[in-house]
Amino acid sequence: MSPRLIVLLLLSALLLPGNQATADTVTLEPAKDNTIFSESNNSDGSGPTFFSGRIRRFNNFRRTLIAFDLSGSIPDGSIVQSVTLSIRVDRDPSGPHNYSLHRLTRDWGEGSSNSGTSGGLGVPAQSGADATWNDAFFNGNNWSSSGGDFIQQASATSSVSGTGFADWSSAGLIADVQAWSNSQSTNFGWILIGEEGNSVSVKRFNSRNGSSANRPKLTVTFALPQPTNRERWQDLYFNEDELGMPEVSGDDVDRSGDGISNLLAYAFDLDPRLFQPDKLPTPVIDSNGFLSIDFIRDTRADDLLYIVEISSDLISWTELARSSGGVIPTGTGTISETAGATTRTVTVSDTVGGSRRFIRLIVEPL
Ligand SMILES: [Ca+2]
Ligand SMILES: [Ca+2]
Repeated sequence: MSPRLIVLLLLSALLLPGNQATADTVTLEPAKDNTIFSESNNSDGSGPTFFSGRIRRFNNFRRTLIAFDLSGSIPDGSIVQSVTLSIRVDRDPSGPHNYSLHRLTRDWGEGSSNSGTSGGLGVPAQSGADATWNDAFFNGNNWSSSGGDFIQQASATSSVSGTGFADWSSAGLIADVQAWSNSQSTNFGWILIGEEGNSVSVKRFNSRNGSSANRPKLTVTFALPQPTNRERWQDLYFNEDELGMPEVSGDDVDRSGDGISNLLAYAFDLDPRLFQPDKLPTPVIDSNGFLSIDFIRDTRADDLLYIVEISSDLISWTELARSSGGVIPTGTGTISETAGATTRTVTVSDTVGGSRRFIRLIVEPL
């Protein structure tokens, strides 16, 4: 055995199924945030702060719209494990109040409107760009319901008091981010709604348009998609360029010229780049005088079907054994297996015998 092959076998052992799924964490700043004002067509798309809650004057409300771009940050097929949205309270004139995040169901805008640092009344919205209380995009692209289109059930609620970062973290936020990760086109972010009952609840928060340290942060931890067994094997022997070239990494290709195609090399847990004619399935006459075949079966190849067939005329074939999805082969033949770490050397023998007998192994994807 060459040193190279030993190294590859060690690699293979390290990648055995049952390893912990790899987790990764990303922290994102908003792609957009904005305030909508219940008493006006004002907005605050580019201001350094946003507002949410009930104000004292006229019993009016502010709500915050906030969205994050997940594309390119969370690979397809990932499982979202935890989500925390942190938003910094910049000014708190109202004391402890609950603030809830609801998933928005319609796209909306962040334009150039900017009411400055203390502008709690907003400024006129930028046409076609800013969201307002009545419009997802001012003017004329209305929300279905004034104040924003969102899921009534909150995804997360936190009691917020005092200045500094406040956190929201819940199963609802995990579900939202998972859904957006699965389908980017449904990601319109959240609306942050403070208590809108009788008491004043308004707070001023730092937006994405202010200083970096104070911007909202969305932290998502997710488990990366696990490679299939075929992908695990392919990654061992082909680089990224080769994986995109069917003439190199395709199932039927035999670049090493030993008669073992890539699919068979996977089935037998071999290096497809090496010339290994000695690894071909071997027909023999067994001690009972029956025709038999030895071959290697990779128990991890849960996407393959192995079938051994016997014939007396090369026309009519009878199945002796089959293994589907990595299970122990069964059938009418005499079947035995010699265990290796992840492979089995399978011996299947005919039980009929005769002067002219042919045996074959078929391997095909499930
Ligand atoms: Ca903004
Ligand atoms: Ca080959």
